[in-house]
Amino acid sequence: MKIYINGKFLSRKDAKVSVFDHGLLYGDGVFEGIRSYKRRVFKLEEHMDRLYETAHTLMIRIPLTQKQMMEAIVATLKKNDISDGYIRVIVTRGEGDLGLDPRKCYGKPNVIIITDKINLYARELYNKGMAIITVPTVRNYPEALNPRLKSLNYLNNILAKIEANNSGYAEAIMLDHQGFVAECTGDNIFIVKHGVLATPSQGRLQGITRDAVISLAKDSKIAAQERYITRHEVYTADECFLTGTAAEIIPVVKVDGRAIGAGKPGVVTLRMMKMFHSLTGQSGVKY
Ligand code: PXG
Repeated sequence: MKIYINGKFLSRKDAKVSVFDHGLLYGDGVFEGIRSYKRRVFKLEEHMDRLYETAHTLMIRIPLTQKQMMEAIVATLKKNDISDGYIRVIVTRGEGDLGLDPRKCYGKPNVIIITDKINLYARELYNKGMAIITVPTVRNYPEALNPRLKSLNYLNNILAKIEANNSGYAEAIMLDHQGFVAECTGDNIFIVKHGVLATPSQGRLQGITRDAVISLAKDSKIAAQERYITRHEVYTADECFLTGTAAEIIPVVKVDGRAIGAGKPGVVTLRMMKMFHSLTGQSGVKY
């Protein structure tokens, strides 16, 4: 395995950054998780936009243009001969002195690209659907740390994941600070009621899979709403599913002990999964 660090390809053993990197010291950095299918990087431009927008807000100046970053990603995939894989892009604020002040950094963000074969969730989960719960940890208050920032500070999600794990679940719904459904720890959430899709408008990451699902729905004349959603609406939905780069589209059949619809993956969910799979194999930056 060859890992890209600041323009060089290093072996896993040699791919290291300083213990004074503020990415490690403070979670001060940005990242993306991207997938490639059949030697095409899915939604690469969208992932780049999100990465650079997060960096802009955090005032981290990425030392590559978006085009150069895309070229570096493709070069890393080629170097590792990966046709279907997962790409992790990380940009830290870089090395600095102790002290959280970003001015203590030396102005050299570290750019890291790791490519690997993807670890898929068990096939059975996609066929049968998963059971999830709502956890007590609420999603970050947007004016404290906006959930739209895909930063290296994932403790809000990790705390929620620990609560899910402690209760024997793999994924969990997080509510926003007002008590509305926000998203899951590493996935966005959709419900379907009377053939209409709905997904939270606020308090969540602007998921790229989420946006792809909304546009696929619109293309096939399925209404898709972005709005406030309560837990009651989730419990009484006909269908529910999660979206994310790693999970793709995964059906949810039980939430907080309540069966969703018929308690098995629904027709709209299955249709969206099918459309999504044909999209992933056909579109994206070729390499
Ligand atoms: N919400 C959150 C909080 C996420 O982290 C998504 C939604 C889905 O977004 P995309 O753009 O992927 O459709 C994510 C992304 C992991 C892991 O190891 C998961 C994500 C990111 C990084 C790691 O489970 N999910």
